[in-house]
Amino acid sequence: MKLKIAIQKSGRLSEDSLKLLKECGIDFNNGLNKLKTEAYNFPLEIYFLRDDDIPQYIEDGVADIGIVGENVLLEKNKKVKTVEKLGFGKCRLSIAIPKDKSFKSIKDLNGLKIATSYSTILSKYLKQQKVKAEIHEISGSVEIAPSIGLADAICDLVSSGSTLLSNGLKEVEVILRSEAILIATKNLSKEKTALLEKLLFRIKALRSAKKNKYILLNAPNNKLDAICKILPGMKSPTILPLADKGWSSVHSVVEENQFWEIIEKLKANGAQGILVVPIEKMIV
Ligand code: PRT
Ligand code: ZN
Repeated sequence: MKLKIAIQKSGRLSEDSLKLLKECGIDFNNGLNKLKTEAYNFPLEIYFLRDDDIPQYIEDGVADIGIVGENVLLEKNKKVKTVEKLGFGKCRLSIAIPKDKSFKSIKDLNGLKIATSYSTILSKYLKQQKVKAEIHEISGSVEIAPSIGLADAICDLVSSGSTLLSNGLKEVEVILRSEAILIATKNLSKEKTALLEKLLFRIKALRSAKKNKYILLNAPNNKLDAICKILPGMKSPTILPLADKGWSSVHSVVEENQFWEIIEKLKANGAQGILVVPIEKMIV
C-alpha cells in the first residue's frame, strides 16, 4: 500500500514541492514529462498534475494528499483537510486598478467591471463588503484586461508587484494572503494516516530547522552564567572546556528572528569566535 501525493507538474510550486520531498529523504525519478512516479525508499506514489485539478483529485480520494496554493483551494471550494502550511509559494490575491484612477475606499468598486480567474473568492469578498460590481471571469493574462478595455479593474495574484507596475496598475485592496499548503482527503485509512504522520514528522523537522541556527562560540568561564541566560538552546546550551585554561566553548540553537539581537548581547558579554551554521533537520 502506498500513499499517493499530487503535486504541480510545472509551474511556480513544482520546484519547491519536489525539493520538499527530496529534503524529506524521499528518493524518486521525476524524469521529463512523467505523469506518475514511485519513490524508491518510501511507500509514496507521486502524481504530477495541473494545480487547478489537485483539490478535486483529493476530494475524490484519487490522490490521498496534495500540495496547492491556498488560493486554489479556496477558489475550488472542495471538501478536503488542510494539514500543514509549507512556507513557500507566498503571494496575495489583490484588486488592482489603473494607476491614474482615484481610490478612496472599497466602495469605489461599485458599478465597475472586474476581470479575474478567482470569481468564487472575489464574489464572496464583494458580498461581504456590500459592493456591487460585475465579475468578468477570464482564465489568464488578467493584467491586460483594463488596457484593452475588457474591464475597469482586476483581481489577481501578486508577489513582487512588478507585473502590475508594468501594466500601469496599482494594488488597492488585498483580499487574501496565500502560501503552499499540504492538503489531505477526508477519509484517509488508518494505514495511510500513519504514512502521512511519518511524512509530516519529516516536514516539521525541516520547517523548524529552517527557522533556527546552530551557534558555537568561545567564552571566558566567568561569563558563562550570563551567556547561558542569553542562549536558551533546545534544553540548555552545551559547554565544553577549551585547551586554553579559563575558556569554554558554548553550543546552542537560536531562532532566526531573534538572531541579531542575541549576537549583540553575546558580544557584549565577552563571547568570541562566534560561528553560526545552518541546521539541516531538527527534531524537538
Ligand atoms: O499549469 P498550472 O495550472 O498547474 O499552473 P498555473 O499557471 O495555474 O499556476 P502558477 O504556476 O502560475 O502558480 C501556481 C501557484 O503559485 C499559485 O496558485 C499561487 O499559489 C502561487 N504563486 C505565488 C503565484 C505567484 N506567486 C505569482 N506571482 N502564482 C501566480 N503568480 C503570477 C500572477 O498571476 C501574476 O501574473 O505572477 C504574476 C505576478 O507576479 P509579480 O511578481 O509580478 O507580482
Ligand atoms: Zn493553474
